Amino acid sequence: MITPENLYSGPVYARATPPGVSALSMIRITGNSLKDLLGDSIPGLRDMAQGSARYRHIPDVDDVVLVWFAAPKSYTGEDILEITFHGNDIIYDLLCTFLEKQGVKKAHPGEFSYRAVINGKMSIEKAESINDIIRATSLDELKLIRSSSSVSRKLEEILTLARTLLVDIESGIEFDEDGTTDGLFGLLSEIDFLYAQALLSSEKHRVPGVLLYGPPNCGKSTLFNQILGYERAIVSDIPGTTRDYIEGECVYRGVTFRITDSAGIRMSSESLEDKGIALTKKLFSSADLVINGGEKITSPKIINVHMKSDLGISEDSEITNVSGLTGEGVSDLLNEIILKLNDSVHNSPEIWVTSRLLDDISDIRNLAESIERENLWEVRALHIGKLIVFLEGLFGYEGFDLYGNIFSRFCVGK
Ligand SMILES: Nc1nc2c(ncn2[C@@H]2O[C@H](COP(=O)(O)OP(=O)(O)O)[C@@H](O)[C@H]2O)c(=O)[nH]1
Ligand SMILES: [Mg+2]
Repeated sequence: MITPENLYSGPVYARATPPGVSALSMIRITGNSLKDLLGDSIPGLRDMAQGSARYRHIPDVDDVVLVWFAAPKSYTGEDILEITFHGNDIIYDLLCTFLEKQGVKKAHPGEFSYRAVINGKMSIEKAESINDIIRATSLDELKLIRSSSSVSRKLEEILTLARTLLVDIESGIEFDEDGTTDGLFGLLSEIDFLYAQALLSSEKHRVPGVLLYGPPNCGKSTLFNQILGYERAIVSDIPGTTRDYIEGECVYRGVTFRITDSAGIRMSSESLEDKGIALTKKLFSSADLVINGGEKITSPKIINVHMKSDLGISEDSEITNVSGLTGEGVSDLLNEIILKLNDSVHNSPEIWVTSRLLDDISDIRNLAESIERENLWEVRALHIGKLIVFLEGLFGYEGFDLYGNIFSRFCVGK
């Protein structure tokens, strides 16, 4: 985390791609005068023009592709050098050692965007929305973040309403009681609205859970692997082998969901399996959606399936035939999952609230409730003052001039 104590203005690097084996991987370096710093050790760097790319060899590291952005025309506003190398963590380690020897430090999370903000390349709001874009878990969420209006603008509106109201109360005699009541109502309803938006945003961001449910041996683990597309669960002929549960994350047609392979529901004297069964009941109630391979259960959150459909199918139109072994029916099942998950989250927020602000907004709502509970305007004014201080804290304002505000709202000549 970037803190005032560890602020560092020298050159830093960060891996821009995830670790592990891949075709290519990329490191970015940001800093001032990078050509002076690295020009001797990276052949050809000095001659690179703005936005150009070069295929080069860094001795004892790798054959790499360099991309050069000169300050101030870069993401951070400083010089940026991107180094694309073969996606191997050993090469990454070599590159880290190579850079650190030349005084380039590892960046803190968010440090590139932080530098972009302090160098005036983007607003803090924009930086946050980039962070949200990276973390979006569905196409829906992604579209929302890109199109929704700004939460800071809404907070600023609320701050203005609160200041106006405080001024109205403090200068009481000049204003009629009705106007002040309207102002209070306006402030409280804006806060309620923002709070509702924050809850909707966090609900949108939550990854829904899908549980595979049914008796041992019905084919859950096999289907689980088929859905995830790779082997993760233990698949076995002995009933009740999957004693614990196992989870995987799946992205299908722009929707992320978590899929859980449960221990099964067969009764057994074995205590370990009993534990598994108790756990399955818990998983069942907390799941957003249940894929049931056992006896048909009618419920909006259940998709009834007939497993092992390669051995024979169910004629029941309310039952989906699926085979984990051959994969037949799996895409139909996935489509059904997505349809049901989309149904259960139909409300979309108008304002995208980053999860960082959720706590702050619920504090604001608590303050609003204490304003609402009061009957005396004098006491209300105290709570409104607290709300203003809190909002100003969020924006990093200095204290505001109450008198200046009162008089600026008076007519000229009064
Ligand atoms: N023919 C057929 N056999 C399957 C299918 N799915 C699982 N099996 C077999 O049924 C047995 C139990 O499967 P498993 O996935 O472990 O079931 P679980 O106990 O519900 O997790 C294994 O021998 C699997 O090979 C399927 O779709 N078709
Ligand atoms: Mg299993």
